[in-house]
Amino acid sequence: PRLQRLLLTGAAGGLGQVLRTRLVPFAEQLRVSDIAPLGTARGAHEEVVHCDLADKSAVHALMAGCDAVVHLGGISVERPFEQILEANIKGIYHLYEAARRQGVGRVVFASSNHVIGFYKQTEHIDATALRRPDGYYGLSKSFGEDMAQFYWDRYGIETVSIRIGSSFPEPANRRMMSTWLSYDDLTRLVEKSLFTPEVGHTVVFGASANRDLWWDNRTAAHLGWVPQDGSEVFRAKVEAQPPVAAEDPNAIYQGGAFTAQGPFGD
Ligand code: NAI
Ligand code: 15L
Repeated sequence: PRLQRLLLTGAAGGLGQVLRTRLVPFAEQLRVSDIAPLGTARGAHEEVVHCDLADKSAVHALMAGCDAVVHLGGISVERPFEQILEANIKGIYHLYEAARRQGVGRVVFASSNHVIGFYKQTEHIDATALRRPDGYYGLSKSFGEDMAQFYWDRYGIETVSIRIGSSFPEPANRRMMSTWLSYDDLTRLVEKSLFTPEVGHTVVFGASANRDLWWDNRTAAHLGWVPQDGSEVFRAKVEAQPPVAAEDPNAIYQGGAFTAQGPFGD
């Protein structure tokens, strides 16, 4: 283990359940947190803390004694603004302010491809491209990246913002042939994000070595992350699905169907 205490937020979620196991070798103590049930601690190496990210004092207590945090917690799909505001926008503020107060020096932030979701699938971009969030969810991740940059510039707290594509066991549709990130590549990217010295605020696209990538990670080369997996092995299975209409947002935009969600109304 190279850290004393590592915090994992969103530990009850899809990726949280994966990383709850895979982060164990990286720290003496893994503190796992979520608003949802987490069960009991899985051993002496683990601490379980239930916490609502919208609760400022609870987040400050959550971060005490941690060297670093892998921040997955929050709403992970498009939802009405008020819900996103609590979990993601207030949540990321609470997290960084707690990092400053509690002396937590490194954040790995689960950003999303939905910060750039309105680029077309025919466009190729790198992390210097203007963000084009595709909804309130994408806006909250964009705000999170700005928060990360500010806390680096102002307070020297380092962050790697991982713009995760689609991290699931397999790509579920044609769009995900480009955006898929394997759990193994995710784990290696989180490891690089935790342990690479001097990352400042680095933005990296989280996609495996897929054939038809839209994203260029040249500005994150210092992480030394080279994805090992690729979606090609799933191509036949995915292409057995019915074709997607040319006017379907899933066939046009990098953010796919997220670009067409809402409006929600009241
Ligand atoms: P998920 O929705 O399965 O997990 C998110 C977790 O955050 C849940 O367990 C939920 O209970 C927790 N949470 C929600 N509101 C909370 C609050 N107010 N306080 C504390 N915890 C709260 O999502 P998943 O797929 O595991 O994603 C993890 C992170 O990675 C999320 O931040 C998501 O936005 C991001 N991401 C994931 C992608 C993917 O392909 N799985 C793609 C891009 C980004
Ligand atoms: C995300 O940001 C979501 O959290 C995830 O559930 C997927 O929808 C993913 O993006 C995607 O774009 O496939």
